[in-house]
Amino acid sequence: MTFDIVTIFPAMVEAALAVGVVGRGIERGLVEVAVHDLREFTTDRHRSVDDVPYGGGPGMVMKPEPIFKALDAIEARRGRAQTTVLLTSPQGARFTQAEARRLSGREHVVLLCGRYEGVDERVRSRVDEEVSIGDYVLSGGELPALVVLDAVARWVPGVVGDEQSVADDSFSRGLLDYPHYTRPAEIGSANVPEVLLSGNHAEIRRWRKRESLARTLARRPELLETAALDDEERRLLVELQKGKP
Ligand code: JD8
Repeated sequence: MTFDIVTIFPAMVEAALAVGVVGRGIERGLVEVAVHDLREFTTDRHRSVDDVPYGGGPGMVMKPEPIFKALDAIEARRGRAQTTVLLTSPQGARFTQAEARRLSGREHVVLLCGRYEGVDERVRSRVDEEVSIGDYVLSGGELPALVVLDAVARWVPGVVGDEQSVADDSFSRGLLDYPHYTRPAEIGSANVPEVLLSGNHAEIRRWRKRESLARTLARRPELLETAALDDEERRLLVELQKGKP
């Protein structure tokens, strides 16, 4: 799978791509990412990527021509690949785990990162999808683009070592994760739950399901409306809702 990221801060994006699960996926050739400096697609002496807003008001707006030139160059280079152009913006539809999975089926995704007050509205004629990562104000589209890339790349086969764990991750299943412990078994008076030391794998699985459900019920009850629960999970949930341990 191939990503092209268009930004005025290529160093910020490149730094994030050098490390971690996605960094390794790139090293191993499972994911290809090209970062494009938008200023390389300007033609004026000052390499301007922004200009004053028509109609007046505060702030600056991203000029359309450098973005069009960048998209033309990317589309020419990638040829016939099925391309999806994504714009990250506060006005976008909420980006979810389901969306990440869906996008991982595309050959080629272009991520456009805005800054300032955002992009000239005419840029949207070249955009297939506009997404927002959440209801808080960021200074630009680079962090959202990195969030989208990370969440999508995890679905590319081989990027996460264990395939099953991607599908088991909390928002794939629609439940929050269960508590994790590692050595030592005792630290001060804080002990690891006995069941995890028991070696009884059926009991451990059941305990983890119950903990996942209890946490989801306490912290994100709305997730339970759409979570795909198996028979055992439905029984455990009913018990928890009755206020049992
Ligand atoms: C792209 C410019 C900053 C936005 C004036 C603050 C996404 N969930 C999200 N929050 N913020 C963004 C985001 C913010 C951006 C740009 C994405 C480009 N800004 C602007 C409008 C108001 N400043 C985002 N995805």
